[in-house]
Amino acid sequence: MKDAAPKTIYLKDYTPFGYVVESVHLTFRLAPTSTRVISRIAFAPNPDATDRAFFLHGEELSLIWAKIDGQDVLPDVTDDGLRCTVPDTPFIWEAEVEISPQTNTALEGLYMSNGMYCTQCEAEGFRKITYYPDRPDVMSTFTVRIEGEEKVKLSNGNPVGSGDGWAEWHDPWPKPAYLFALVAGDLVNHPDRFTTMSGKEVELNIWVRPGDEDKCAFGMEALKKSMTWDEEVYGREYDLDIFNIVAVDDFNMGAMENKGLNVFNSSCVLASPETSTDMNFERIEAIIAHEYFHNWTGNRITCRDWFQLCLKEGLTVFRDAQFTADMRSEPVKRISDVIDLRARQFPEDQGPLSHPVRPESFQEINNFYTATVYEKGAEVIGMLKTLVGDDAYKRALDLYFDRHDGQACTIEDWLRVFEDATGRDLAQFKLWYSQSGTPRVSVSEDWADGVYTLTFRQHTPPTPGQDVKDPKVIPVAVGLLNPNGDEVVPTRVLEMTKAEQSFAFEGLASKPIPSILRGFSAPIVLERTVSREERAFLLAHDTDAFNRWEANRNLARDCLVAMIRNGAGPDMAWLEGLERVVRDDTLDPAFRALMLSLPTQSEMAQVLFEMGTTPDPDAIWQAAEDLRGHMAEAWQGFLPELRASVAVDAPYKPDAEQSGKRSLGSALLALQSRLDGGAAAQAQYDAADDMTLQLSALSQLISAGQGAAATKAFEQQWKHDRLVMDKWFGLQVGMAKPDMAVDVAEGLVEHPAFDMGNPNRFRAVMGGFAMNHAGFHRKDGAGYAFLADWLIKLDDKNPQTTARMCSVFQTWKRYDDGRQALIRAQLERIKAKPKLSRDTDEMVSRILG
Ligand code: 0A1
Ligand code: ZN
Repeated sequence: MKDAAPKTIYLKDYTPFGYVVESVHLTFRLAPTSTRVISRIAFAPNPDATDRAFFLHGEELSLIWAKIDGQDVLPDVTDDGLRCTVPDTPFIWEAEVEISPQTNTALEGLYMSNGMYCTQCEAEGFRKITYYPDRPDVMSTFTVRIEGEEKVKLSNGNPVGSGDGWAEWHDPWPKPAYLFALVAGDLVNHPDRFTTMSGKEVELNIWVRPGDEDKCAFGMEALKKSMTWDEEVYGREYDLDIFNIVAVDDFNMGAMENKGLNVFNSSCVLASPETSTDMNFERIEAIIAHEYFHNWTGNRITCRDWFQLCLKEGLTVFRDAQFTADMRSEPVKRISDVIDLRARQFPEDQGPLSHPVRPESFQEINNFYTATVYEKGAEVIGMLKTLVGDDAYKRALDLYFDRHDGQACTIEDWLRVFEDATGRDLAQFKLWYSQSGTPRVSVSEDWADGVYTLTFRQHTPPTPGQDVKDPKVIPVAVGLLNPNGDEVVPTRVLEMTKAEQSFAFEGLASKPIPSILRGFSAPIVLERTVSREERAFLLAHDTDAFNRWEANRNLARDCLVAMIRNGAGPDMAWLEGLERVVRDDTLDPAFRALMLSLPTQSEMAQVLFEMGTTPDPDAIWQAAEDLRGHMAEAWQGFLPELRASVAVDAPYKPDAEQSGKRSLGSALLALQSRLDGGAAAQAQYDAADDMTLQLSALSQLISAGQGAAATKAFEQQWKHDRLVMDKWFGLQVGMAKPDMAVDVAEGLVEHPAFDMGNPNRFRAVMGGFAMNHAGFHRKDGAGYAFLADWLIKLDDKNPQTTARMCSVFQTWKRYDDGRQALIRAQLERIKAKPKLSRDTDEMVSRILG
């Protein structure tokens, strides 16, 4: 079915399914290469539909038999499903199919990971389990019987019975098939309990492979915090007697919100101080929250069709970001999210893969689990909240849960609750869902007679399929400072709705210094020529933490651009301003660490490209190296002392306070290592008893060219731990000198522990390599060829992970003609592979344009 001519699906073609499903009963007889799935499904004609064609999705299934109301039937079976003549009254469909979990390397449907059975059904994986209307608007209750010798057998909902070799589960909440899950294996659990706000007792479990029990405590605490937070902030209570989380080693994504049975990539749930970094802990807390929050935003209220994916994902990302901000630091979370948005979403939205937050067509829906749908989708909700205000946001959300509980909804439904709760017309706002591309907003200022005027102009460049854009509603948060650095106009949200618009501030004694787009109030590019002095002023005085960081970021970008383009030396005035911030111990160390992080090389490539300079990856790498060298030299007098002052002298905790200190310490160590040949890093490596310190030391040793011994020692120490070894693989290729990166990557794929079938390991090496900007973009194209070789190899086994990884080529048009030709040749080579998957085919075709 995948090598047939690609078929495009359109949002405008939506029609409801001709039947409703009243109940589903499934029996699984588990066997690695011959699992039997027996289904009994009650169908009835759907009064809201006109088309009564009876088509059930099904892929890679062997149909054994099928019956309608107890009578054998012979359906017309094709590669993608079956058709059958059915009664025009309610009827019972029964079928038995055989599937082979053991040989399912795509990790979609029912598959095996380390001897354990597990499922992944979003978006369209259920059709690899049995024949079914596999679409999110078909919702039903499920009863599941699992037969097998595995000690633990789990499915959605509540357990209703078990005995020798079998277990039965019933999920009372109607759900689409993509939320179905089954897990069976010899697992052990980390149990706990939670009492909900109405006093209901819930049993909680994290299920893991034996040996991983000691890595569950943090995830469990995160789960309980998430449950409490959703009750307190959104009034949402958990709705089953039990909530299970399972850790799986082979998983294409981070985690999955199956009703009552979340399945997690083990890297997103297992944690211990010895094996996980502070960043891992923070990410685990956020992902546990994200999947848990889906119970309401995704499961109780789901999507009508996959075009509405942002309905659940944008909202759930927004909610998990609020949660992290509440648990940790709001400005630090915001700055980190904007760094991430610019690193992942902006390139997508400004390149050949650009698509609206709600796409209008796709070939393979798996290719649309993107930064645009997730992260820009969350930004759109943030803007909506900014525009309507906190109280109205709360009222709208209450109405959303009230009105749509149990339904499969659309973005129209979502916006209507805001319109009804506020009386506002959101027609123009809706453009954020339909128009792709990153708006660019330029600003000019005017000062006369005590009136300060800001004039904004918005423009969104053309994107694939969308040449002309209408002006959008853009909330621009602005504050004004006077020349002494006092805030004279506190943050105010200017609502831009036209292509060009002015806003006046009256009654000011002197010309103010504006702080524009505070908190990054909209996902746009602000184009404004600002003097170095003004940026330095904001770096020193802005009361908005985000814009203070932003001023610094812009100074860093400008400095690097001047070094790259004109061979200039570093901007010493900026470094002095930055030094004051970095040494200011009244500021949060995590914030100071963010101030020290330089723009990535890929970000600089984009900056140069936008300025009309073709980026040279080697020159960008060299400039970043030089700048770090200058910083180290200029600051050598205080680096060791400052680093000592933020050293944590207490038992390890992954909380915001300690991790902020370690993060600043690590940024300082990176500079120190440029002066001492790696001595301080070696000392930290030798003394480290947590992974954060150990890994940051190893990384500095490698970049100082002193990493050989520590790299070996690390491998010896951790070869038994697959998640730690992923870090080991990724770090070596990520930190390699550009001219060595291809060789390092070629060496790593020969390592006995390299396993292309495991997505985490594949991503560690290939993703780490692509992150090595100058190494990947080696002038002779060896990096492109290496990656293409591996994408071609993986495509037969795992199309989803292959297709996602293709996006490392999405920025190819930034580079010189030589590199473009080399990349094009590799993309065409991938495209020409026999039996290329639909997933990869769509990605490569779109990137080629
Ligand atoms: N809904 C999940 C993400 C997810 C999507 C697709 C998957 O398989 C193709 C797996 C997980 C989430 O947002 O966490
Ligand atoms: Zn999600």
